[in-house]
This record gives sequence, C-alpha cells and structure tokens, in this order.
Amino acid sequence: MAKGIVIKSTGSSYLVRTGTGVLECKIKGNLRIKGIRSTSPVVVGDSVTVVGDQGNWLISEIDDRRNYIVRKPANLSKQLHIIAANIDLALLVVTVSHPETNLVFIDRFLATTEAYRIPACLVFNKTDLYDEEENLYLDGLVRLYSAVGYPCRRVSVLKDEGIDALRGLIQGKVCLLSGNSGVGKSSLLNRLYARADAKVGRISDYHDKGRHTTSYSEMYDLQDGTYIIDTPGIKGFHTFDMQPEEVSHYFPEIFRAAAHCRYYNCTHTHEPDCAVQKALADHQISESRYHSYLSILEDAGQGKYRTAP
Ligand SMILES: Nc1nc2c(ncn2[C@@H]2O[C@H](COP(=O)(O)OP(=O)(O)OP(=O)(O)O)[C@@H](O)[C@H]2O)c(=O)[nH]1
Ligand SMILES: [Mg+2]
Ligand SMILES: [Zn+2]
Repeated sequence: MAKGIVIKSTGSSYLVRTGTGVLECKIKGNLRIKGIRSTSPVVVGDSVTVVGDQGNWLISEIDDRRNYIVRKPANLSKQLHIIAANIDLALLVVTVSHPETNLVFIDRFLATTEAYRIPACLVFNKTDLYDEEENLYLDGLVRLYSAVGYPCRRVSVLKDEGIDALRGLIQGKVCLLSGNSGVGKSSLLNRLYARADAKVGRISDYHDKGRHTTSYSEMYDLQDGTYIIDTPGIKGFHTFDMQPEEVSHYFPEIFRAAAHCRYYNCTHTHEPDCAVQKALADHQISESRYHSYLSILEDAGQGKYRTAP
C-alpha cells in the first residue's frame, strides 16, 4: 500500500507518483466516489491510496479534495468534467487573437476559481502577434482584471518575453494551466521547463483555432517544488452547481458593490436602489463582467433571469 498523487489520467488508467516512483494504476472496482457524476472519477492532482503489486496496481481510495475546478461542457449537460484537484494557483492562458478568447469564458473560469477560493492569474500570451488595436484592447483587459484583483501577466512564449516574471509567481506551487485550445499552454510549459517536452501544435495546423493537441491532463514536476498541470484546451465552460444567490459572490467587484443594495437578496437585475446597477452606470463595474454575471445567473436559474435581448 502506498500514498501518491495522480499525475496523469487517461480515463482508463492513471499514473500515480509515490515515494518510490510512478505507478500505472487502474481503479479498484468497488471504489466509492462520493457525490457527483463526473466524466472521470479520479483526476490529476488527486491524493490517492494505491494497493496491489507489480503490474497490477489499483487506486483503492481518494482523499477528500481540498479544491477542484469543475465545468459542464455545455449548458444543461448532465455530465461534469473535473479539470484538476488540489490546486494552489490557476493560470488561465488567454490570447486576444489567434485565437481570440471569449470574455464570458474568462469570467466563468474565474468565477469557478472563486467558488473554491483558488488564486487565479491571467496570462496573456502571443503578445508578439498583436497589432496596435489588439494591444489597446489587451491594455483594457489588463486594467479591468487587475482592478478586480487578478494578477495579469503579458508573455510571448515564442519570443521568451515575460517568462521569468512568471517563474516567481508559480514557484513552489501546484499550478494549473487552462484555456482554449491553441493559446500556447503546452508551449508555455516547455518554456518554463524544457524537460517537459510536451507536444505542441504546429503553426501550419492552426487557422486561428486550436486543434486539441494535448489530449490528457498531466502534472509535470519542475524539480524545484513547482508542479504544472498541462490540460487539453477547452471550448465551452459552463459553471456547475452555483445557486443564483451565490453567483455575485464569485465576482469580487459585484460582491463589494452589493453590500450597498437596498435588498439583501438583490439579484442586481431589476430591483430598486441596486448599488450594482449604479456602479455599472458609473462605469465602476464593467459591462462585460456584468454580462458574464447575467450569463452565469442564467445557467444557475436555467432561464429564469433571462433579460430581454
Ligand atoms: N506567435 C506565437 N505563437 C505561439 C506562442 N505561444 C505558442 N504559440 C503557437 O501556438 C500554437 C499552439 O500552441 P500549443 O502550445 O500547442 O497550444 P495549447 O494551448 O497547448 O493547445 P491545446 O493542447 O490544443 O489545448 C503553436 O503553433 C505554438 O507554436 C507565442 O507566444 N507567439
Ligand atoms: Mg497543449
Ligand atoms: Zn443589487
């Protein structure tokens, strides 16, 4: 019997790093998974118990997760996808173009990290590609998200710019790399740790859309106390299991403003004396963030809060 951390999951077999090496494991038939219906019961980052012997290792137990990032591939989908568990820092890799990352996607991801109080950072990659207009747009995003409280870093993996500044941020932590396909997650991993040698999409394969080069999540040990989980690119990100009244808690600036609403259970959609609506009118809260808030509220209330188009 050994304790270990799951470092790779293919859905049918798992690599578990233990004190004595990496073991290839299957899941014990009667392993009881508490709670939720998810695509894979065991995920990268899980702390597990392994039993068995050479060539026949079985995961017999999963420790309670300190946190995790969960999404639904599509709204109203019954299936869940837990991206990874027990994370110290979530890095969302974003590109302004080639491909363009959607703002609702960013905000749904960030709201999900807030739900488990996982610190999150935005890494804007491919700065070598942007024209003047895209750079202005990027400036706006950096201002917006920094003001909300998320650290923002601009990098060009290709030109090796901004990478050293990232090292300080990730040092000693278990870090998740997430984002759309093609934004450069695996490229960034390779830049941070050349020995990772993760597969990267070929430029010629890209027509500004990701090709899902990375198929399985995998945790890399940078040998200095830092761990990086590279993940397959994701397209849709719908939040899971948020109650409508909780959603504003996961938008720090909306939560702060909401303290001054007239009603304690204000949804910030139609109520009188709503401080969030006022902050929106005063440009203290951004239209795009408020729009994302409404879209998550819709997920949570399943259409109940749909506003007129
Ligand atoms: N111009 C430019 N291209 C980059 C940069 N970073 C990555 N790329 C290119 O973007 C493409 C996608 O990179 P990947 O690292 O495979 O992207 P990924 O996010 O891992 O994609 P998935 O595994 O599909 O999720 C590759 O052709 C990289 O060479 C960058 O900073 N600038
Ligand atoms: Mg990849
Ligand atoms: Zn309100």
